[in-house]
Amino acid sequence: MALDTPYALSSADIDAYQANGHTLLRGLALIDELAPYRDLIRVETNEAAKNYAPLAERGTYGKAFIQHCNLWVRDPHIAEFVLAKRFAKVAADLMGVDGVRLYHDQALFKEPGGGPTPWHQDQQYWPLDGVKCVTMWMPLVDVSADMGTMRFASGSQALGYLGPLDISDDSEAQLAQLVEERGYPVTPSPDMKAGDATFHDGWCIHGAPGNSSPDRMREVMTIIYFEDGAVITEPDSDSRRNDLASWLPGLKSGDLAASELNPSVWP
Ligand SMILES: O=C(O)CCC(=O)C(=O)O
Repeated sequence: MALDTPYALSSADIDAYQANGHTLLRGLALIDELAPYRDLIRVETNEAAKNYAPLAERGTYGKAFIQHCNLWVRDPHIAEFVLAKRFAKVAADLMGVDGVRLYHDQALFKEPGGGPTPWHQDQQYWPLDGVKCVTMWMPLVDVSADMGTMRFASGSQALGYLGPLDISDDSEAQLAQLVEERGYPVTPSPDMKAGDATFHDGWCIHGAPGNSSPDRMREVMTIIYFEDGAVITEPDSDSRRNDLASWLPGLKSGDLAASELNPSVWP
């Protein structure tokens, strides 16, 4: 399959990821490779969007994006995209590990006029302390920076776990202050083409501005990977307990993180 051919990842890409906790890769998928999956992901996610209240009636989290998870389980064609070896190998090489498993995928569609994504750390949601984790964030359409491409506090992954702090006005306020106090440079992503992708470490503090386009949806697909061989840690928050039940079903702390929802995707 086309998306199983390797990407020419450079040592500079790996060094940037290791130093900053994030990196941008241009042309990870070509438009012809992406388009069939984009159409399927769009149909699925637009269907899920029907369950959302009008934008103005939602809170901060709800305004940030339409979120639709584990599409790979719903559609075998989307599974080809989510389980693609090209993406998984990049994830493994950036983290410097031999193999990776899938944690879950999620479509994140920021609507025209949608709000900012507050600063947060992804891994505070996951019962995987001490485990290398990375998220691939890929626009399915060309997106200009003012449609809400990601921004990162470069180097902040070195802080590790800062404690439970879900995406909210609180996480925005607390982490904005911390980023400022510690002097982490804030790196905005530039305009991106469909098929470009950013990768960020599970501990890297990040967020995104709102979508200021009057009529263009920021259609993004994300895939989360963790290093193969990871052991589940005791969840210390409701978010982590929920994640354990949702994305590592049937497992508990001390178990190998390898449920039927976490296939090995590389090698
Ligand atoms: O797409 C966004 O606005 C935020 C995405 C994000 O935080 C993530 O993928 O970890």
